[in-house]
Amino acid sequence: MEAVSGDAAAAVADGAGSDLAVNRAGDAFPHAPPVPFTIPHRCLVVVPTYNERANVGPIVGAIRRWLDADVLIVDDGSPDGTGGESDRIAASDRRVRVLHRPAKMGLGSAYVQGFRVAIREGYGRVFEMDADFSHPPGDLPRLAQASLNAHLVIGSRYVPGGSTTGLSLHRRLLSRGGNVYARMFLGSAVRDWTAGFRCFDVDALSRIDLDRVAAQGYAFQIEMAWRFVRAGMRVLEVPIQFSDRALGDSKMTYAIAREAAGLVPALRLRGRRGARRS
Ligand SMILES: Nc1nc2c(ncn2[C@@H]2O[C@H](COP(=O)(O)OP(=O)(O)OP(=O)(O)O)[C@@H](O)[C@H]2O)c(=O)[nH]1
Ligand SMILES: [Mg+2]
Repeated sequence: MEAVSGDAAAAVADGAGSDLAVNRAGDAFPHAPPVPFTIPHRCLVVVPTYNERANVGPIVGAIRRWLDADVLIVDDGSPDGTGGESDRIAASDRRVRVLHRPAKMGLGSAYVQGFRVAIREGYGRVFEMDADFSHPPGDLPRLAQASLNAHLVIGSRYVPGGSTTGLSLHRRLLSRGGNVYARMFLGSAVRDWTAGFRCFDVDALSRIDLDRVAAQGYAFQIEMAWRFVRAGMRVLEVPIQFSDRALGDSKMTYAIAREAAGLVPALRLRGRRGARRS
């Protein structure tokens, strides 16, 4: 059902990937450092994609330029050919691979599959990142550095220094409103509950029961952060400047907002029951 490509191409393509990364990221990010930022842990950046053909090459190039990391693209059979484009990138960079899933199965399950790869293969840190450049690749080093003192680092729009640009009023209200709503039920341990730019300590992540995480969109981000908070793990937020996607279409739907709206009170209730039991 699923196939991982990239490894097989590694032997042929060893060395060619760096050129790809430099050229593509160099165009989009002239200020990228001469060598990628390194931490004393193996890093995996998981990039879920659905119809991101124009973005996938540049984002992977930028990631590889900024951070010493492997990249796992999780593509859900994108009709626009993102999967094929991803395979081409993987064929020329042995540190990039692609997990092909047959159909759109949701952001949460894409990340959970990526997390399982990170756990199975002994990575030290795993990152979540959108393909659409809303999350600045130049902030990957700050997330990685902060992860040395945290179990979960969130690239946050809603801590001092964080911001959003280019979002329509409607999207701003949805994002702000969603976070105020989450805070009402779950508290302020986290300011940006729905953020999708994150770095997890894989050891900490392996202690979370991923089988029980069923949420997909914003709800997935809220649930993961809540599980870390509830487990008494250290969650840090670093400010990021989030910008609206320049290319491709949003996958945001009202169903995603509704899912999150329903899950938040349920998480709170589950938390209470858990507290009564302990
Ligand atoms: N594999 C996979 N990726 C998905 C799915 N839904 C969304 N994505 C990807 O997840 C990331 C976030 O999706 P976006 O469409 O940017 O959603 P968003 O950031 O909430 O919406 P915008 O702010 O409008 O961009 C992007 O890289 C998408 O391509 C899915 O069902 N499966
Ligand atoms: Mg987006």
